[in-house]
Amino acid sequence: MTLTTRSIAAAAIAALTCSAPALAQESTDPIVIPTHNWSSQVVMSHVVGQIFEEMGYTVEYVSTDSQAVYEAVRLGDVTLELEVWEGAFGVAFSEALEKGGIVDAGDHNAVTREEWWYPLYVEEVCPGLPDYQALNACADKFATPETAPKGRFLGGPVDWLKHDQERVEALNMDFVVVNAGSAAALWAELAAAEKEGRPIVLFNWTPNFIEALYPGKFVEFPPYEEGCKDDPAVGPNKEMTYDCGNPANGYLKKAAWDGMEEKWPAAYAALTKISFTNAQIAEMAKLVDIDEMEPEDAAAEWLEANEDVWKPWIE
Ligand code: TMO
Repeated sequence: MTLTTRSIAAAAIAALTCSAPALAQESTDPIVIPTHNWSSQVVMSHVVGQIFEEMGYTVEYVSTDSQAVYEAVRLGDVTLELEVWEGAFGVAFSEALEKGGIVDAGDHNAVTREEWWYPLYVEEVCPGLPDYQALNACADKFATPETAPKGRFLGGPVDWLKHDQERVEALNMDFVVVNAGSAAALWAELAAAEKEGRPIVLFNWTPNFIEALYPGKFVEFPPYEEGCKDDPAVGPNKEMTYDCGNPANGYLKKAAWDGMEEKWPAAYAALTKISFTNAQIAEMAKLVDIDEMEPEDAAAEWLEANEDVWKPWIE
């Protein structure tokens, strides 16, 4: 960054915060935003990054493992995290909170679910769905040469740490868990199965672009309860953990390095106000996964179409 852009940035921030002492506190170091391996998170990261740039900050993006990121935020190696999904990252986030160095920067106005999911036509071959026991009763319908006679469950990339194998064992299900290498691989397999009308059960979540494209349902496992992941006594199997589904009404939070507020006060203030809805998050994913835009272009388009949503966050 040149000196001129630096002073423009400082002036922009001064105008925003309206006070000289606040100006002195704002660092010109880049705000580092981690990106992961699903589209809404990448687009949202660019949306927020571009908002920060509009405020005069410099922003850097770094592709980061979605579990390891909580340690990276805690240490200040990255500045924040924009999509803390309760189902996949609740445990890592809580552990990091306990260690210190990371703060809860508030919730999005969104309800999330991450779960085994099937396209609606599967109900024709598996009566009793979406109950997991009904799914298990027709496990062989999902068999492939590599899993037969058991059914194949297509899980997400391993860093989402869904513990599907543990769940299959704890609930005594006739399924083999196969992890997809990427989110794109999940959608490619879903598209191929749908074209042939072939049964498939795979990991999916909401908000996502999928609901706009394919009718389908989440499988209903024994409901999530606090303790199910680490206390065998919780859940129907008294000897094993992970004998439950993911939270059906999960949170979606933002998190920040605890030094962010002091180093970039106006950006931190904006971060605490930023809140996206299910529909907005699904739209961000759609711009990439259906419209095939690059994440930074998708973010720019989203910002242009939604000024009334985000401008108040930086006023
Ligand atoms: C973390 N994810 C939204 C992919 O389930």
